[in-house]
Amino acid sequence: MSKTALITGITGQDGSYLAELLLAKGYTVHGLIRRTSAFNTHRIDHLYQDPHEPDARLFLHYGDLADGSRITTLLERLRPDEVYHLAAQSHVRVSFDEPEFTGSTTGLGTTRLLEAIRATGLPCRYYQASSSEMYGAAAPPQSEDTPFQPRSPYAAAKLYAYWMTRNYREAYGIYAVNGILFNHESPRRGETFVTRKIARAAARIARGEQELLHLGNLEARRDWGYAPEYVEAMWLMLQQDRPDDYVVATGTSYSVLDFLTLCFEHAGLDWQQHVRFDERYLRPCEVPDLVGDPAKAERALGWRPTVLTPDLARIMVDAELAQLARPRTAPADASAAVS
Ligand code: NDP
Ligand code: GDR
Repeated sequence: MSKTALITGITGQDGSYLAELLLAKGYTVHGLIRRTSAFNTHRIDHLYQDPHEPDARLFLHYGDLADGSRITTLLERLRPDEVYHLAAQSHVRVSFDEPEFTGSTTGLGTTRLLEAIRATGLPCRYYQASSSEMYGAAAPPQSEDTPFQPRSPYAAAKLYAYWMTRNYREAYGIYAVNGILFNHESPRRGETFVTRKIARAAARIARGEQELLHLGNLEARRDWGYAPEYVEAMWLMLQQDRPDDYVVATGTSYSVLDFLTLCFEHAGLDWQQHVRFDERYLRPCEVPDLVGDPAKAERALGWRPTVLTPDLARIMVDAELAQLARPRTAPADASAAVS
């Protein structure tokens, strides 16, 4: 019997790659999507299947993390074997502007989902999208044993969700895991995260479609990996004998300035001629240096990253250049797949 998975956040970067992976493994995939005034399924439109077809395996359902009763009734109806909880207000800078909303979505949204699993009594396995941001000010390298020092409303909300996941595992015996993922990027990354913003600008400036790029802190250091490889780790975590928590990272560290230099050089540009500082992109509190120690994931899951930051920069700039070279046509959308 093929397995059934529910993905929250299926329209996001990770949700789209995870849906691809699970469909390729023969799963039936259900995705939770928010009702928005315009359709925003562009990352999963290529996976679209007419739900009326007998062999359809991708289904979308309206729902919001704010709505616990909807989550409960949906779980009861779908009875998934695996739940991947990826939905969140995921932007750190935005969380300083919207701390209450971020707490409600990113923090309490997790409790609503865990409580729905407990209340329905489903024997499903649960993946929590925890984050390296939870380490905040802790000195690198960070591992599963490093004490957390969150530095943003986003990180505090994720930390609450992390502990709720552990609590539901310990209190109710639910197979619930935390994947503590360090930054992972791709051509599908949201346009306002720094890697995509830089890669996109490098390509657009190289093609004469943009003049300047405005950025904030160039000194912050991150451990940037490749998103398609990280969703594989999520899946592996739910296939183990016992639930546990794992750091997923490359173990390497680059600054924002390094990433900027890699992208602009790849596009044949000198960044100093095109980049300007804008304090709007500074955070009230910065996370200076994140470098993950993925030893446990390598040992227990057999997971190993192959795409490191310099390759990632090239992949992302090349994707932007290819996108600019393509004729602009309206893509098919997956709107008809929503129940
Ligand atoms: P994205 O921001 O690309 O996607 C977030 C998803 O959450 C979108 O599908 C979004 O829907 C959905 N969402 C937001 N709010 C709600 C809500 N109230 N109800 C239902 N759905 C909602 O994030 P990523 O794919 O990059 O990340 C996936 C998860 O992993 C997030 O939880 C993130 O915090 C976490 N994470 C990410 C890391 C990374 O480097 N990418 C690292 C560590 C953790 P919509 O499309 O409608 O906005
Ligand atoms: P981050 O990613 O905060 O690590 O969270 P982001 O790309 O937003 O910032 C990385 C670093 O770049 C600096 N920076 C800028 N950032 C943005 N967005 N825009 C700018 O113009 C800019 N200039 C400099 C930031 O100050 C920061 O130091 C991401 C998200 O995906 C989270 O959901 C996830 O949990 C963590 O990664 C791990």
